[in-house]
Amino acid sequence: MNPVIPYPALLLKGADRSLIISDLHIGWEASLAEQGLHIPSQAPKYAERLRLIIKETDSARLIILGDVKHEVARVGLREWGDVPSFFQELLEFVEEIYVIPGNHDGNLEALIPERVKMFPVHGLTIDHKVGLIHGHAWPRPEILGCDTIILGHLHPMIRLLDAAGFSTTHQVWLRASSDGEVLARKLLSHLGRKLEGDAGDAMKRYFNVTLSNPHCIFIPSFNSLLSGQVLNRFEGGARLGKAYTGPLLRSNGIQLMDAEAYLLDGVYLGRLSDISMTGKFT
Ligand SMILES: [Mn+2]
Repeated sequence: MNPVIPYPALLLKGADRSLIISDLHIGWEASLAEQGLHIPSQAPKYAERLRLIIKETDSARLIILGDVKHEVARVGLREWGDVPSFFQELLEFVEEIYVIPGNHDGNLEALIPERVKMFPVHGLTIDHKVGLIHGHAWPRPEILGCDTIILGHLHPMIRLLDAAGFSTTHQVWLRASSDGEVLARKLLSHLGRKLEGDAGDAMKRYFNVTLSNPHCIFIPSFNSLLSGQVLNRFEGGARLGKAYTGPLLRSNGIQLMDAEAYLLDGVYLGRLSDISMTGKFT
């Protein structure tokens, strides 16, 4: 499993080479019109970028980890046209497309061609090793038995500020460790399962899942114009917008502040908790 530098895309090697991306937010540009910004849809540009990446990585499958479109519950006027033509274009150069819906994907079924496979919001696992989920909903229990969980939803960014007050904001990859026991406890209680003894035994008994302490990888959004969450907003630690975290992060079972942050070009920045806006990057 490797990030495809310098793109916000991950290549999952194996029998079927899958390219994983997240958070396209098709329709975002249209929503900016209210602020006086009139930008044409960037969807054709993203399709072209994906064509190049898929060719370069020889991927047989594209997996989109949610937030294909931008309007949360309804389908925006431009989305009716932009989303179907985006998928039609992709299907010309990739054999299979999987979509795991995000919180912005209300009514997405109406817009995607039949050949695109939609999965439940609870995500899916590949070879029992990699769990895939957008991040706004609880995962299916099997995901807690994986070595790695790949998530979107956060749109992670860091902001660097220099002594003159100039700043830059960069999209980042995050790699965090987790405590499977904590995650499983919260999941079991969410599912209304009685917990006697440790959560690992209960996961085995109820779901035949061998609990793991998965590494969690948060993918930067594929839409490069999109806004994101600056995770080093305050010195000494970040503060997440509550609505934009999801149950896994809210369970406190993922050590997000200790996550390793990488720029899209692969440069390692350090751990999130060590990157302050006015710290070592000034
Ligand atoms: Mn999103």
